[in-house]
Amino acid sequence: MTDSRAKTITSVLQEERSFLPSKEFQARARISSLAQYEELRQEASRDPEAFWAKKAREYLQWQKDFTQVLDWQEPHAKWFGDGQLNASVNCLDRHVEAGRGQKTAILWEGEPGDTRRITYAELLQDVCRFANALKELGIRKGDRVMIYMPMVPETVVAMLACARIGAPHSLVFGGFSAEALASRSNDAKAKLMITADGNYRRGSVVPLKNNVDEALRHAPTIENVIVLQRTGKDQQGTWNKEREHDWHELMQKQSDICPPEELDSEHPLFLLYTSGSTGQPKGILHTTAGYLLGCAYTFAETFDYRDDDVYWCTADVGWVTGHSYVVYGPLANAATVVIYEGAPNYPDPSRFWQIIEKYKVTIFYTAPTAIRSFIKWGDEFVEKQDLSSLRLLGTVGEPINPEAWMWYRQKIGQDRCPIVDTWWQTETGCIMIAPFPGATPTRPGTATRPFFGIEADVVDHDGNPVPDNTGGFLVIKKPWPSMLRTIYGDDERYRKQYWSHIPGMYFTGDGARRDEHGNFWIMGRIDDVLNVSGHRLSTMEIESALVSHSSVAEAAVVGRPDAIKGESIACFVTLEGKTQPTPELKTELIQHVVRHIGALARPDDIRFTESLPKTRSGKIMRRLLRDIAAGRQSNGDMTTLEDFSVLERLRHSEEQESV
Ligand code: 7RM
Repeated sequence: MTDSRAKTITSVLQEERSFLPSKEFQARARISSLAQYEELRQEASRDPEAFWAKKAREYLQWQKDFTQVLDWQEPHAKWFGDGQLNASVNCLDRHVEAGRGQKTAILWEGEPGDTRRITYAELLQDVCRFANALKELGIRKGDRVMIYMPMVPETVVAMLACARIGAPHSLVFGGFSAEALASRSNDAKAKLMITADGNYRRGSVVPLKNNVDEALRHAPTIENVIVLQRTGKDQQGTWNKEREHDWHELMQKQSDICPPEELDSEHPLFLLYTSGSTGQPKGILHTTAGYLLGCAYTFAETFDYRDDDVYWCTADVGWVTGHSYVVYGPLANAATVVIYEGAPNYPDPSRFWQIIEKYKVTIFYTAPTAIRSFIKWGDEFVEKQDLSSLRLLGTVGEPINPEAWMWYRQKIGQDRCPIVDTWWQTETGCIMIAPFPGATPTRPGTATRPFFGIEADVVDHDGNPVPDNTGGFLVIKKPWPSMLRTIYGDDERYRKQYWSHIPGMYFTGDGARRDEHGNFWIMGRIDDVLNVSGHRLSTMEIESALVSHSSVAEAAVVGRPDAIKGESIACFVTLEGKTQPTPELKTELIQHVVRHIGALARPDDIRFTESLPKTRSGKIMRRLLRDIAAGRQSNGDMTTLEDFSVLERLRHSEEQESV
């Protein structure tokens, strides 16, 4: 754990402010007292399997009921193994059958201001038609489908259509480059790519199709492409008519009836690539029943969901938060979901608050980095808008600093709305640590306590629990339904990454402390994973991108504390032979990383240096580099540093290379 994090945590731990839900909120809450919370918590921990089985029947509709609950052959779990169900039926058909077909499923706001309101009945129809289109293109149960799409309702249609026919989807966020898209498609051995011509962002058109064209030159397993014309700016001139199909043309000829596949509980629902501590992204595999149960149940309880809520999660569907809390969790509960295509500050920084006012949003879920940006842009953009519809706020993606938490509570929540700070990961599938808003006292900066049935702990290297208020590794000690099942195509890496650090426990990769009230304070990653604006990025991945440039000999990438983004990307680079450090080369290297990974990995700082600080065994000493990047004096152990003069030269590197 880095020194800087330890410091932040000490200040966080002195946080004594504690907030109880208002009487008004509590009176209507699903879980409305600590006593009720405690009763459920005990029920879940006494007999987790019985508890999950009960919830699985309460929250999901089964085509075939299960008789087995958990089959645990560490580290492989099978939940509800002999049951059968379909995720799209759970998100659509059952609501329509229950007479809720006219309820709004999606309130969509495009960036230029175009809007659509889609009911559950309409969404089901579209999903059936699109599922039939997938079948027409030869997609069968088990085939993988890439989805590289903007924030439009069709993305949800594509996901649920895949789920309907049992074809696991794999979404790639639009901010990833062609190369990143191709490598994910190749790893997944996907047969089909679904994309759009482009989308709107800050008034301009982001050309997604161009990236797909480039990716397809290196993605030989893709047989067909479906293109949604979102902007109409792409004239189809460059389309390869043999394998590229227009979304609307395909849809027109399909029947709107598509019987759902009856899928085993453990049938793969999706793959989602995420960065780990090595260069190659991991395809996190989630299966149908356990994942859907986790999303549906945590959505209902953590957001204290009620039928008349208007719910808005600002995450892009290309991230796990979008999967679980834009699509599967809310739709499984028949919720009304707001989806917005564009940026928070376009045409001006009041856009989010205008949307809340316009749609009378009651539950709002966003990331700390967004909150910090709003603070920077100024309160006047908030104060103009009527936010009285809001009743609950949530955050996710990174630790929230107490200042941002207090601003969120006061300015957005107007001291009325509880805040749920939700800790979880792509791997956990759904929320693991979070308050129950009608019961749990909240404090700025802590996600509070584990969800029902989740056995989280903070332990040392040997797996022994550490005393209160002592830093350690955040682990999960019992399997849970929505846990990842493996890393696609690399089960060995799955074992190594998550189950080998501390035998018998799921290793989260996060550091944490637990206070005397049982609250968990997440300190951040303890591995080489950065959290930049709530996005996970591997330092190794950025390093490999840098060294693939012919001028670069060696590269080390570290996180630097950033007031808005949480962390920014600082790169230390040594050059080949006689290559001279120039501002042009710096720009070129930045572009090089963007091309290899995507705009989200754009380095904030590149420093040229003659050598990197290494231990005698040749390991790069990132701790020292982090201190240098942050402009801090190093006070840690330097006795293993091979060459002390390297440090001095590095400290001055900033002045030197701003040639
Ligand atoms: C949902 C998501 C996971 C990593 C995780 C943490 C960090 C997420 C919080 C948080 C402190 C939170 N999935 N993280 N939520 N840290 N408080 N409430 O973000 O796979 O993309 O990232 O994000 O480090 O390990 S993710």
